[in-house]
Order: sequence, then C-alpha cells, then structure tokens
Amino acid sequence: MSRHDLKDIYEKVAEGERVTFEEGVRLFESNDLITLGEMASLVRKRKHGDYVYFNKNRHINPTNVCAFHCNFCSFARTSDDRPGAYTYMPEEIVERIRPTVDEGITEFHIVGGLHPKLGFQYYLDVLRALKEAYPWVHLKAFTAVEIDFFCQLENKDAHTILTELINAGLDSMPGGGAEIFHPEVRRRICPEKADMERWLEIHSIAHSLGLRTNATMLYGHIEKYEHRVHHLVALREQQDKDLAAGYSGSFQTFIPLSFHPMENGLGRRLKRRWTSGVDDMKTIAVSRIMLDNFPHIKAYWVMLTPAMAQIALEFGANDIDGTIVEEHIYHDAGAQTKEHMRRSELMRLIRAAGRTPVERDTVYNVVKVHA
Ligand code: V47
Repeated sequence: MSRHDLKDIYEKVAEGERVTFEEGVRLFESNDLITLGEMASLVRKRKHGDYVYFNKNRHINPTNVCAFHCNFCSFARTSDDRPGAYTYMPEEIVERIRPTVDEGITEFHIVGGLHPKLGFQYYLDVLRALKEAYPWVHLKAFTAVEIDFFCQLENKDAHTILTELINAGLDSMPGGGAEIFHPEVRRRICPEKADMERWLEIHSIAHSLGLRTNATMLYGHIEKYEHRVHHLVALREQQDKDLAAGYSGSFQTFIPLSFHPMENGLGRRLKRRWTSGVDDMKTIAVSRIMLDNFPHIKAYWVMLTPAMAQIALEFGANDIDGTIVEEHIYHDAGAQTKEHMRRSELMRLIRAAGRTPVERDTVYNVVKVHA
C-alpha cells in the first residue's frame, strides 16, 4: 500500500477526525511506514508539541509466585518451591530498595504475581510500608487483574477493594493485564485472567474514584490486526464513557508491549519469533492515530531498546518511561536491554531526537522542562 492508498485516512487525521475500525485495520495493513509516522506525528504534535516526557521511577515486583498460568509469561513461578521463586516481605522491600531511592525519585511501579497464599493483607502492607518509608513517592500499583484477584480473595467488590488500597497508599494504576481483549485470543493466552469487560470495569471504577490509570496491549504473538484494532477501539470507547461521566480519573497513557518469546510456552510454540522493528513502529503509530482521547503514548525503552524508543518518537510516542532501576518481566523473557537508565541518558536520547526532555511525575505534573 502506498501513501496514495492512505490519502483519505490522512485527510481525516489532519482534520482531527476519528479513525474507524476498518480504517485502523487498513493502517496496520499498510507498509508505508513514513506516512504512518507523519500521521501519528500530526496527532502527537497537536497534543504535545516537541515535549517528550520521562520520569525518575523504580519498578518493584514483590513476588513472582503466581496462581495463574499465562502462556506468554516468563516471570511467574507456580509455587514458592519452584526454582527462582521469590517473595519479599514488606520490610524487606523497603530495605532492598533503599540504596537506589533518593529524593528525586517520584514513582514506584509495583506489580507482581497473584500469590495463592499470602492474602490481600500482604499487598496492603506492601503499600503501607513503602508509603511510610518514602512518603514523597507516588505508588502506581497493581493491574486490574491483580485487583480482580483481590476481590476474589476477599469476596468484596472492586469499589471496596480499590478504596482499601487507596487508604493504604495507592495513588494510581499501571496498564498491565490487558494483553489482547478479544476472547478468541484471550482464551488461548491467559484464560484465567479477568476478561475484557471486567478489566475495563475495574479501570472505570478506579477512574470514578479519581485514579489515573494506564492501558497496555501485548502484541506480536497469535493475534491478528483485527484483534489489535478491536482492543484499541474498546479502550477508546471506555475512555469516552468515563470522560462523559465526568469522573476525576481517566486513562492517561497507552503502552504497546511487544511479545518477548524466551523462556515461555507461547514463545516456544512460535519458534521464538520476535516482533520486527517495522511492526513495533507501526503499532506505536496506529495506537497514536486511533487513541485520540488518550493524552499520552509511551515507548517503553526496556521493551523496544533505547534506540528504537528514540525512533518511536517519530511515530507518535511522547513518553519513554523512566529510570526503572530493576526489571524482571521483560528480562526473564529475553530482553537484552539494561535494567537502569540514568536521567542524563534519558535526556540525551530525547535531545538527540531533536526534542525537549520534560521530567514529569506519574500524573504528568512537570518536574522540570530541560529546554
Ligand atoms: O501485563 C508479560 C506483559 C505486562 C511478557 O503502566 C510481556 O506505565 C512481552 O504492564 N513479553 C506488565 N510482554 C508490564 C506493564 C507495563 C510496563 C511498562 C509500563 C507500564 C505502565 C506497564 O508485561 C503484562 C504483560 O502484558 N508481559 N510477559 C512477555 N513475555
């Protein structure tokens, strides 16, 4: 497909009009990467000019023991006695991370396994301990799948569970656990997980409680372009509803996640096939074009590599995540990237792309514009 074939969609995007499901599929089918990048850049520039956001954050994965069996996951261990299984108690977490936490850090990103035995209290205690030890740090914690698991453990509704978590220190929610919403794919990769309706419902309840949340999409495995577009449209519709409802929370950032095929059953079945650079950039671009009501698109450097995250800035991304410090989910699945990037390195990456680095906190308050 050439630029000419995308002309009608290009004109809609230039006019700020919404792209349909069918047009979204056409965008994915196109190999005209430059035109896709131009279209995504139109949307990105309108929203953010040349600002590129990053933050000083640290990932924390309290346990990798998980009751679920998602076939794409290399991080989870099915029980405490499996090789490599770990669980850190709340006080241990506080002490383990102390050497890497300074006053400049603004976010802990906390996700982990659905431990079959620890109970909800453990997860509340993790938040409380971190908030008490590092009260200035924003706690972005627990995916909708984890929240759904807590509801089952406690036999309580999501509104109650989220309120308890907020009282323990929860400030916002990350976007994980979304994978691919379409049931044809979801039942083949993560049948035990909360389904699309439940995942969206939990985010909507979080929004009604004033939380900002993120959303992800795990692509590059058995899904088709139609499934990706279905996923994007579902997120766009939920955001429309929550904005119309006047909730004080909403989705803020979308993060496409490319499948990493090492050390997991799905990867073995797919003969350890990695996504291509073209697919990675196309997915960033189509996400930016379709999710017109999402403020931010993140190029997660751990997943993409710093070099490709930098290129993604020309395909609609306006955020590259943060310093991270310690990362398990992608490194267990074969990522060759570093786990830590210094703030100065992140800024160099952004500047070398001709853009302005903007340090932010989790909810995009500007810490500093590095003009
Ligand atoms: O939900 C698991 C994915 C997610 C693999 O909100 C895999 O700012 C690829 O959600 N290959 C967790 N992906 C990570 C996540 C995230 C990351 C960065 C920023 C934010 C944010 C959220 O990782 C899981 C799953 O979709 N995942 N295994 C794998 N083998």
